[in-house]
Amino acid sequence: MPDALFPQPPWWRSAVFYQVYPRSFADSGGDGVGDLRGLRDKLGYLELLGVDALWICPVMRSPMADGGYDVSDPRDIDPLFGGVAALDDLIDEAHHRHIRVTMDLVPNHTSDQHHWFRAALASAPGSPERARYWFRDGRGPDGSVPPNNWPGIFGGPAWTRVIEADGRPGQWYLHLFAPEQPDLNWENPEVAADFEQTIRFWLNRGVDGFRIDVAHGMAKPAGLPDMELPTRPIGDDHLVVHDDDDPRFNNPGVHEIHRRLRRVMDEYPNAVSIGEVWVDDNIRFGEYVRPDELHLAFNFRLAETPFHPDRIRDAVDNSLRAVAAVGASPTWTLSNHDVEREVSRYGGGALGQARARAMIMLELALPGSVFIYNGAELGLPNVDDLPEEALQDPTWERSGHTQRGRDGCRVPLPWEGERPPFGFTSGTPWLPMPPQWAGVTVEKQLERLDSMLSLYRMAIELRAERKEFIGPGLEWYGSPPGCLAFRREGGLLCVLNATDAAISLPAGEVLLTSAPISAGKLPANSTAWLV
Ligand code: ISL
Repeated sequence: MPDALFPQPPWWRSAVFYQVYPRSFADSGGDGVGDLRGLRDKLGYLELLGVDALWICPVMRSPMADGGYDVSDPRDIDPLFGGVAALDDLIDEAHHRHIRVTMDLVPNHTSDQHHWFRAALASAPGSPERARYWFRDGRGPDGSVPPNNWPGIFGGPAWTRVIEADGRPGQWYLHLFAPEQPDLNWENPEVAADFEQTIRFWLNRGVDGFRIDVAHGMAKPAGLPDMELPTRPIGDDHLVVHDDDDPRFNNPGVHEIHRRLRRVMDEYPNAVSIGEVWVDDNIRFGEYVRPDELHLAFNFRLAETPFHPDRIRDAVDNSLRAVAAVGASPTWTLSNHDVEREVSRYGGGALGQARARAMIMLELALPGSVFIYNGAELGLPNVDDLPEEALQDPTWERSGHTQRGRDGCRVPLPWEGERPPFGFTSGTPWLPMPPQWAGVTVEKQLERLDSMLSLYRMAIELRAERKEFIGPGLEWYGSPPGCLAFRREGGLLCVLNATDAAISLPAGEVLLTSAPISAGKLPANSTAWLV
């Protein structure tokens, strides 16, 4: 029993989080875009799935130039998602069902429609209004060359020139993402003070924590020096578009920002902060989750790893190592709204499905917290043939129509029925849904024990209930080539067969397998849990 000597670990250390991309989850209003009432209506489903907490992608007021990651008022909910009342209702209902609610916050930038940015545009160079952002004069005799050579993450330069009050082209402002997302200047005390106010605002409304967008951003290097431009082409899948030495990200000053944020979080003892940290080096990654910084940080190694046993083992080892040094706990994720869905990444079709089943079991067997991206539990593939006119990710325009961007992993969820929009909306979904998803609706998968959804339900339930999943430790076991096996402190043995032939299992009681055992053997591309 937990007592003062053996306190219960915080809930988030082993929680299963479910990431909701609100536009795509469930629409209650018939406008084709998912909303918070739609989400509330589906909480029974999430309770059945067994998740402990939600991470809801941004729902604050926004002109939606980047699906809500361009926030024009951080202390209001956009009417498109149902306004603040809908969030209050969602929190009540979720808590009633013992599901915690965390929301996305975007501290690195605002929308260009935020009143601060509008004031900055209306004010003169050098004014306090401009000092909340990064306005600089251009280079060259007429200032027509951007202040430095930084490219934006979505393509094109990271700078846009403004028209001054006299009607002439004037200063430039920095935006690491779209031009509609000007970067905030965190050296300005007003910026930090405003962010603190936002955190308190939502925590006081009952939110259980935050996912912090671009948590390795915010701080900028002195003098905004030019960067070495990547020689490698930027991938279409949005993975690894910069390295650790990129001056746009991961500057040392970011840690003071996180310490400040943590001091506020500590006033709310059960609340959690989870940073989006795209940092490869283990030591530098670990710095973000020191005891006085973020509680957790996303480790994207598994989401970047192909279905290859050595690479998977390496990803697991490095993810554990990165947090062990600072006493933090690990996080695991196979996909999110920025990357290709895992079924497609693992080869698509039946093979991709089998591997995704194997990988969710491997992931749920690991110590730490697990993040499931909505639709992964249905085994949805990426939709790579969306018509060009449907594409909405700013990447499409910014790259001059050379990169399709991330819409393919953001197609709305199929709930029921035989035809699009499969109960997602009574209107026209904001992205078209493939007719062949008729076979993978929630309705159909709930009926079948062998569905991806049933596997998720069984695995999450076992993970929550069996004592064999207890403890932070993990020990690798000898295993045949092409296979992986590890044992948890509590006694769970997890075996992954990444070969293309069936293997014999070690002795023990089989708790669950991702594919049916045949003639006593574990099939290719599958995982078993034994005790
Ligand atoms: O730097 C990256 C990878 O090495 C980028 O992936 C970057 O960190 C990432 O794109 C940031 O993503 C987040 O902020 C974006 C938003 O479009 C994404 O959806 C969000 O997850 C801008 O707010």
